Amino acid sequence: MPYTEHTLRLLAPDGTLVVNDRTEAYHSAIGHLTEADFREFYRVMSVVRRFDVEAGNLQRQGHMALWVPSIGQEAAQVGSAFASRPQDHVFPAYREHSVGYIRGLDLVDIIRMLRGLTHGGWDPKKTNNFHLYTLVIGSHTLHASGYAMGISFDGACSTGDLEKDEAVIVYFGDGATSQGDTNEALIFAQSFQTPQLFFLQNNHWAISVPVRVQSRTPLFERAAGFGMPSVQIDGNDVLMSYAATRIMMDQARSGQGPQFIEAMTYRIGAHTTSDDPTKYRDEDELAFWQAHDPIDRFRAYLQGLGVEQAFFDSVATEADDYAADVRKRTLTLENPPTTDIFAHVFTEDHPVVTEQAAWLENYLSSFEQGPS
Ligand SMILES: Cc1ncc(C[n+]2csc(CCOP(=O)(O)OP(=O)(O)O)c2C)c(N)n1
Ligand SMILES: [Mg+2]
Repeated sequence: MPYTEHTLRLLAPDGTLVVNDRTEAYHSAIGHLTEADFREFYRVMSVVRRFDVEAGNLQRQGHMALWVPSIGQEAAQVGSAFASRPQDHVFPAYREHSVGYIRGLDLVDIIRMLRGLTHGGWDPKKTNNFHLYTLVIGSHTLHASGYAMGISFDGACSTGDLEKDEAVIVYFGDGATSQGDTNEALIFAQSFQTPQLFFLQNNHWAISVPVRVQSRTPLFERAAGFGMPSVQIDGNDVLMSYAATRIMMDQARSGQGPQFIEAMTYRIGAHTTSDDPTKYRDEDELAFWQAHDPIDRFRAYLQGLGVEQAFFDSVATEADDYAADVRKRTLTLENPPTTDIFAHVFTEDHPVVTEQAAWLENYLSSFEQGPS
């Protein structure tokens, strides 16, 4: 199920603008963007893709147990992340590297986590409300709905001030739509009219299960069953991703209830480095999506605007430098103290944790004393 007759886009696959009666509102939603913004979209997509390749290499060289690539999904992520506002809360799954980068996450913190050096990842208060990666499929959609309910209860939305009213965006996959958690999150959101956008990246696969097995209907149509407005967009069109997210997040924060976007994209790489997609995927399908690459499309658009070659060259150099820096910093990461295991169990002291920490300290010191 690649694109359908429902798929909305502002940029055709060849990078030319699409103008028709279905796109008018979306063009208005990007009307305030400047060429400098467009250059920034391109820069982030390119830098994070280069980072992704480097992280995959680091995994293959034994520096991480696992890597989760996002190659091919950059436009869906970059457009939607730039469309969120600073006060918003973002709940990612585990592949949203571009979104994290835009919200201010140091991407080495993802490597740190997959290297097994932290027990969670990062502090969302220090990453502009970019919450933790969640590997349990769909569970974070419930966290998102709960958080969005809290925003409503606090009266932090629906005041009519778009610069202050808060909303939640939650990223999830086509496979996650089959989880009970995700369906419960949709029900709670609708019941409590939360300020929330469900951003589904349909990358066509849930490990080796194709999306056609998850659903016989386009996934965005499921939202109607929850009474939720939804659209299906071309997720490889960064402008459409920005426009649809901007509109729907602003509707959500303004008291119009939860919204749903299905972004049609493709996971160009493996599910993770533990997986070999050549065992279950068709070469023609991969070729179709490679020909619809989101970065190539946007480069063609920028070239049409007259952006000079020197810009693309400088982005490529910056991306290489960024990857080299990530590699260097990965190799200097240090193991945390063993006692950190106990640090974040409870906010206050707890007798069981205190007892276990004392036992471990005693056990470890027995090695220092040597054989008796
Ligand atoms: C509850 C649960 N069941 C199964 C898994 C194993 N698992 C990890 S990723 C994945 C596929 C998820 O597919 P999708 O939601 O489409 O996201 P994508 O990986 O394609 O981004 C599965 C089944 C899991 N992590 N959690
Ligand atoms: Mg998927």
